[in-house]
Amino acid sequence: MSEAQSGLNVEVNYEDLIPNNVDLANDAKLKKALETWQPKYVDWWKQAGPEETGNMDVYLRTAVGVDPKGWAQFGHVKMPDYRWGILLAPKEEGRTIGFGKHKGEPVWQEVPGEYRAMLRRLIVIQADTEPASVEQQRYLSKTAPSLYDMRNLFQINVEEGRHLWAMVYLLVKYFGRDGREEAEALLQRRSADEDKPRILGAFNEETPDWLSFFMFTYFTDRDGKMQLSALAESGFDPLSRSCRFMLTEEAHHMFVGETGVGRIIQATCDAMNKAGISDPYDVDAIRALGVIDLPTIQRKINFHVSVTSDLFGAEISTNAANSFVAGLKGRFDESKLNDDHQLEGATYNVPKVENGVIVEEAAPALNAINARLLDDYHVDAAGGVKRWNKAIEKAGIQFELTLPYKGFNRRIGTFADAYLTPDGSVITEEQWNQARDTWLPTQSDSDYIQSLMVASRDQLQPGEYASWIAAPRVGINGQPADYEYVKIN
Ligand code: BYC
Repeated sequence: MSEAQSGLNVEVNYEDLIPNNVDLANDAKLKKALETWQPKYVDWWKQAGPEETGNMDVYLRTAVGVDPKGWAQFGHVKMPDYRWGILLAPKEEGRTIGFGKHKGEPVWQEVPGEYRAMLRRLIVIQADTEPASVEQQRYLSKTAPSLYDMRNLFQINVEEGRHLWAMVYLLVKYFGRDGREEAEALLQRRSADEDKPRILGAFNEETPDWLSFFMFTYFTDRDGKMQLSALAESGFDPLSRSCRFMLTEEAHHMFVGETGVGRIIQATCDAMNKAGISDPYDVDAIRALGVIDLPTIQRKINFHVSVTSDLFGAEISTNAANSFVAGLKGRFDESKLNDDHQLEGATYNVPKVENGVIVEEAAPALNAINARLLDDYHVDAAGGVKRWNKAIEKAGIQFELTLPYKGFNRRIGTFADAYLTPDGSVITEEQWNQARDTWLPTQSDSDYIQSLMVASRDQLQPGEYASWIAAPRVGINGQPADYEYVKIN
């Protein structure tokens, strides 16, 4: 019996074409299937991944083990040569299914036949978001505000690529021919493509500038955190172990988003103070300083939160109930919740619009799984906003950023047909049309942000930062802010 079969953790083997801790060397069929997919993946990376970057040496971390301490190794690498590996969190001996109708039974090591289609759909949707985000960010390096930021972008891109590998491993190993076909299709779809778009709405939006990138990594990667946490509870153990390891990488992506937005806010506050501008709404004067005004940052928050809230699906969903009952997808922190984890007869309050006001209605908790995850998401997303506000307050500027109400500007679910203000009051369509431009980014906001995105990639020097963003407080892996994070060559 190999170590992997016995449940012990196999060291990651970097001699192989595909680094892994799943004992690929002893599974000839799987190895062949993945080695057939690998060159197609590299072709996809070259076509749709970071543009014209093949010759750069990038200071990246590569996972070399799944041990909570020391799993990352840093060094300059060329991205097409990055070692995308298949890494699962260690197996927990004796793990049992934690929720749903199979609660207490041993977790599945193979796909339970009756749930095959449901499980495949969840894995495919999760997988599809990973390459989508890389495609969305393809052109950003041209306008990077610094080598440090460019490096962080590439780190996120290679790890999203690895997350695609993680899901493709599951599809190819456990779903036979269907799985191989899905793995091919994941390389065929493209973000915002008219004929073959990515599956979920937010992954077909543009990420045309760095403020959008930081908002995306703070708010949309956080949907990734919530969904991966729910899938990490899965009774299908290989999925759970894959997601648990992906979550360790996801934390850095949200860090990049939070500190990125924070540094933009810092540059704005510093420039306002230096110029003696105290009114945050004196937009023309603030923009003349080459920084992004706080009201525009608020409109960007409103946009990204609402598009991301749609990713949770409809608040009331039988799909979500079915995958919970089946034991495939749990709630956020399922194992820490103090209830029966079966929810028969339990209720959960879900809001809806009735006679021009929002009312809460007790719905069967099983049907309200998505509503609950969305609520957990909004609580989780509030932390960074609080820290951004602290920086604004410390700078002595009278302005407070807020998270919009969860029903604001929604396309999916209970609020899809309603018109709501960011603080959650119901209004008419006419009122919405009048006020929309004060709540959501306008063309002129986008044009202004775009005007700051200067294509200076080839001239960037270590330690240089664009006017609209402050230098980071700490570098990556203990390196200074003026370290040569990317060697452009
Ligand atoms: N856009 O019952 P419903 C990440 C579809 S992000 C388009 O309301 P359900 C990452 C839905 O597919 C995390 N379509 O919702 C972040 C269904 O279609 P079918 C990604 C949508 O099924 C940054 C129909 O509407 N992972 O990792 O309960 C960078 C009715 O669905 C949308 C996951 O999402 C939408 N926004 O829940 C990189 C986890 N919303 O099947 C990576 C896996 C819904 O009837 N996915 N629809 O044709 C899921 O758990 C669920 O599929 C969803 C939807 C939560 C997405």
